[in-house]
Amino acid sequence: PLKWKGLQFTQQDIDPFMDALSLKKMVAKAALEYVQPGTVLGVGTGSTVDCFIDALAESGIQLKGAVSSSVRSEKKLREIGVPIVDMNDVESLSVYVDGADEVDPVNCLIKGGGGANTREKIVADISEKFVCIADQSKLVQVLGAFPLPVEVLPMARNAIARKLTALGGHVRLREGFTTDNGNAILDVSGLKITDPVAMEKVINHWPGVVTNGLFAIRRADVVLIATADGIKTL
Ligand code: ABF
Repeated sequence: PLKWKGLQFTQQDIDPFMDALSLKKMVAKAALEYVQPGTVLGVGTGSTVDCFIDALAESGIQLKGAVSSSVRSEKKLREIGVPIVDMNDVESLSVYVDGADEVDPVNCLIKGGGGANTREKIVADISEKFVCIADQSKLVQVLGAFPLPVEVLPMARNAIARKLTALGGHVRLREGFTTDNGNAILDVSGLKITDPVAMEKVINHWPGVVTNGLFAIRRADVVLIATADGIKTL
């Protein structure tokens, strides 16, 4: 069995033919190493985070509570007995665990494929340590192959779409989707994001943009990547 920071993975965990779900389960389990019992934990959204919540339940770790970035994760956390804490009632979180859609070599991320990027950004901002969990398919040299999600107020949808097009992107409205905050998402493909900090700032300054899915200004502190050879830490 592979040992990594006190955790043990079975042979099945590191099978080279393992499927995406097994990789997500493996990285979810590895993230438990960062969870401090008795604290309020920041918990993100997505299928990798779903695996993390399952791993948390199996671990028996007792938390004081969790601040979550989505209604979906809140429901799942309640189901396993973790109290949901209003973010207004905490000053900071020592750890925030969340997934990503893309990860670059310096821990900048694209997030928001699930449409929760605004709440994720808020929770990441008050966290001392942002632990990003992902499988190897999320690693890229330059961000942008995954369409960048931009949450916009409904009235600004077309105005922002025109600005994003002028940046060189191909913009699509996420049809039939409303965020937990009642807004729309524009997905922008075709961007080669060589300076993620600059692009995050530019898009955020346009009136009508709530947030964009670039996590570069406040990027991940630790990225755990599940590979067929085990977990790698970036
Ligand atoms: C969230 O879930 C997101 O910001 C990202 O969009 C997504 C990743 O989902 P998955 O784990 O299902 O790939 O963390």
